[in-house]
Amino acid sequence: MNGKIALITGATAGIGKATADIFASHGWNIIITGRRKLRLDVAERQLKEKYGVDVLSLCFDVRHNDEVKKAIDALPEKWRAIDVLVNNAGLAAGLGPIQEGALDDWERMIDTNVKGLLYVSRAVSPLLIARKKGHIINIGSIAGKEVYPNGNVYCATKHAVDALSKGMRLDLLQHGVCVTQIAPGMVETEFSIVRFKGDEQRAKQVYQGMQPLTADDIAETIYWTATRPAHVNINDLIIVPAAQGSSSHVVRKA
Ligand code: NDP
Ligand code: 8X3
Repeated sequence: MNGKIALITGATAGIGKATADIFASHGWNIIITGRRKLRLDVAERQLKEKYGVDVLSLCFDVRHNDEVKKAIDALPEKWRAIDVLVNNAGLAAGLGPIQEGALDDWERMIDTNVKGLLYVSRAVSPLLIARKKGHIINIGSIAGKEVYPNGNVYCATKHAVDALSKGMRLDLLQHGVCVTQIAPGMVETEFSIVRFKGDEQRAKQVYQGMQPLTADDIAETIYWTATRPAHVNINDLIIVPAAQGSSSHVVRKA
């Protein structure tokens, strides 16, 4: 154990789950969050058993500031010394033209990807500032760097994460807190299953004929970013599969 603490939002699946695993494997104590309590309980037990680290799981919905604030304010003293916050919880809901957009989907994405990230950052950043050090790693997307057909609102939320990462970096600089954005391309997780509301066949087609990134690919990069020497900060990284040239340009084998 190295005594350091990483808080990872959205650690019940995909990139967040893999990130919790890699930090724990290097002896970090971990705070994992998500809405699915059962998954959190299982992950907490497994990480403790596998790596012998301390794990605290917090079940809350990042869309509700009262839940976020209550969970962070109630952190036991020893868990307040957070070194790294990974703002990972997020999702896409639907894929279609703006004129046919479902308002529920739009609100879900804006509330989770933008407001949720803000609520968590607002609650946690004073803890980092108090210790005059720390690192916030925001998981953006290639969709925050460019826009693809039918991606409208999801892309807008990730462009917001791009802007917020830059803004947070400026505001937190004088307090010794670093900010990194990691912007992945296609990663095969539960992301497309969530986007297509449980339609696993449609989700599979997204990655057909090409090799997507894995959650571990991104988790390794997050961990590397978090463990550079103290005088180094990685501002921004775009990571894509070798077969992906842009959001809408993917080479597929027949
Ligand atoms: P997954 O669907 O596999 O995981 C998403 C995680 O976010 C889950 O742990 C989920 O937990 C959590 N989450 C979602 N909504 C909420 C909420 N309202 N409150 C709390 N937690 C929530 O997707 P990924 O791992 O792929 O996605 C992780 C991040 O990476 C997202 O921000 C996504 O936009 C981004 N990303 C993903 C890419 C991809 O191709 N997969 C590419 C670029 C970026 P629970 O359901 O238990 O709440
Ligand atoms: C997820 C990747 O290309 O679906 O952020 O926007 S993409």
